[in-house]
Amino acid sequence: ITGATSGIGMACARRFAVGGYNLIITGRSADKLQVLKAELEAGGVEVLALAFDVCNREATRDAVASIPDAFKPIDVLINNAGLARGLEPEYEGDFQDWDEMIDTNIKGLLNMTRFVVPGMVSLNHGHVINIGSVAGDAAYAGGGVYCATKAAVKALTDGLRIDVAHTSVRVTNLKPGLVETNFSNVRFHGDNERADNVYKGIKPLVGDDIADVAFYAASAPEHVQIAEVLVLATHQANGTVVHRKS
Ligand code: NDP
Ligand code: 8X3
Repeated sequence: ITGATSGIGMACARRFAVGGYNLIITGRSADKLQVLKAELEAGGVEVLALAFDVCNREATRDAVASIPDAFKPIDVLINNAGLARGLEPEYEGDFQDWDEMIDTNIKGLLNMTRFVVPGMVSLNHGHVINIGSVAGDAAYAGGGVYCATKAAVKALTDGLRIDVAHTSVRVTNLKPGLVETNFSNVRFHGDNERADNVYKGIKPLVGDDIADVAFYAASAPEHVQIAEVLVLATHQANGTVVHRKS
């Protein structure tokens, strides 16, 4: 699970641990990974914590290569690490924000795919769950670059599914809507008040809601491939229409 130090990734780690999976948890924050590792191990599963940045191709390659046999084969890869930065109009966007989103959400996901999936193909066994987004379905104001990265996740997921169709490897695009995590704090560079406003007047999803769906997809019978699933809060209709109580 990439990005297991927070939000959806952390919820997935907890859900899969309850389901009896041994886990490889990753993220950039080594300290947070160690705290989560201790918690999960107390529940009786084996946990390997690997701290690295998915944008760093060499570090990602070395981290995957360092996985001991006891944690192989990898049954499920949850490509979850990702982020949004900023909500400015495209013509005023911050270059660094753009690079961070593109490097993490597209190239980071590709790096993990490139280093993990060959093992799945050679064993004819595995499941890749990419965390896309409703944002990949259509653009919204100020979200052009983030939405483009999640549209890319859709294309990369579909492409991978085609490329492994001759194997038993399954590929899922799990597309959440509004999920209350650290996502908006990161998007607004620590402006917590602005982040809180994103979830005002609606009961948003929480990481556990998405983790339940990921676990369901991974637990489906081997001949069943959950190719794509959109999960929205009840009062969210799509990426732009949200009914809020005032
Ligand atoms: P959080 O900010 O709570 O968690 C993001 C996770 O990604 C953290 O664990 C972070 O760990 C990790 N991460 C970020 N950049 C990197 C990197 N370069 N290398 C390794 N790990 C990284 O957000 P969410 O849980 O909400 O987001 C998880 C995924 O869900 C993202 O892909 C996001 O786009 C997607 N999503 C979120 C929605 C929402 O409304 N929250 C809706 C739809 C999709 P660390 O900082 O330790 O590296
Ligand atoms: C995150 C959901 O609508 O904030 O992908 O872009 S949204």
